[in-house]
Amino acid sequence: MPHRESDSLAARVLQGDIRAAARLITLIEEDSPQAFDALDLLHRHTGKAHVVGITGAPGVGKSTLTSGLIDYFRRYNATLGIIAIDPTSAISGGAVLGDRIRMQQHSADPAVFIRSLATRGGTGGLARAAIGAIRIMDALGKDIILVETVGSGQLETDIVKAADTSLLVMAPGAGDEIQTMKAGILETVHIFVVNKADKEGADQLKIYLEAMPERRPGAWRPSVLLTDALSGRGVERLAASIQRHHEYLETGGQIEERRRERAKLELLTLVTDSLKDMVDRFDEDDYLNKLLNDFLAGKTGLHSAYLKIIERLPGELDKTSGGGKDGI
Ligand SMILES: Nc1nc2c(ncn2[C@@H]2O[C@H](COP(=O)(O)OP(=O)(O)OP(=O)(O)O)[C@@H](O)[C@H]2O)c(=O)[nH]1
Ligand SMILES: [Mg+2]
Repeated sequence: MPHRESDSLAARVLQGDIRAAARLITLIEEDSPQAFDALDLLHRHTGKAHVVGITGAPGVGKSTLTSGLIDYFRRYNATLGIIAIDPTSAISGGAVLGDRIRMQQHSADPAVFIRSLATRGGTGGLARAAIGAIRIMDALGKDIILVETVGSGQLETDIVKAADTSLLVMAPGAGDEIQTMKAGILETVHIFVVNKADKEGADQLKIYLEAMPERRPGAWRPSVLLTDALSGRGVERLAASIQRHHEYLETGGQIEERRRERAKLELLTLVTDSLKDMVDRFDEDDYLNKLLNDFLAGKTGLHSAYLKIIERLPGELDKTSGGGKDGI
């Protein structure tokens, strides 16, 4: 009885049950329909948490900074959820070893819930799993949710869009990296963090970032901060900047817009992923090959082949939803 289990998992999450939360996140990673039901049940109990995305190239110090931020916020008794996304690992629930070690000091603290995410699906699936995990941690009552993701194109862009406040962490010498960065990321980042400030070149990078053109008038002007995550220098100012951005969002009524953006991303990845699944199924029953053969033999044009696929989608959709109720 899937619905029973999703009901009870959702109810347990609302009571603060960590094990139920962990189980539900696993179901999301596995793309289980039960997870969808539970997530929908949880939705109206969410909206309190502040979601902070922390992205950046491998090794720039994201986890060390995250750990410093946890220390800082715990001093003010805030509760935290930490989501570490690892797009390279397909091991469910498996943490990156380094993160495990760095985060270990917090693992005994019941106010901090740490979870790594991996999925066999593409980045769409991973972004959706991250948003699901965010919703669960929000429903658990966490005040602040930190989402760490290693810069990897689309996923990084998605997480930056899905967070209330997004940080881009860099280390000295990242000038070239900025030139090649996906368009859209730089414009959406709220706080630039130049970590490893103990190393040469940090000041230059800061100056470079500060010289970036101003955004729309009245828009949030991104902060550029120097940190040395190893010694903890600059972490307090970073935390203050994160809180300032949260206040900015709340007073301007923009927090709703961020939540809407998150739901939109979740919805659109659901749609595009399921469309992709359907198209993959055409491939399975050799339908694509048939069309391609016809095309190569000059019997049909590519555009009419495309139209034939589109025409078959409603039938495929019926199969997915277990038979259409409306009939055709
Ligand atoms: N010198 C210096 N080293 C740092 C600083 N912050 C982190 N490190 C070191 O940089 C290395 C990578 O740090 P992590 O926190 O694991 O970096 P990350 O960005 O989380 O790495 P991935 O998750 O693998 O992408 C570790 O050896 C840290 O000790 C810093 O401010 N200065
Ligand atoms: Mg890390």
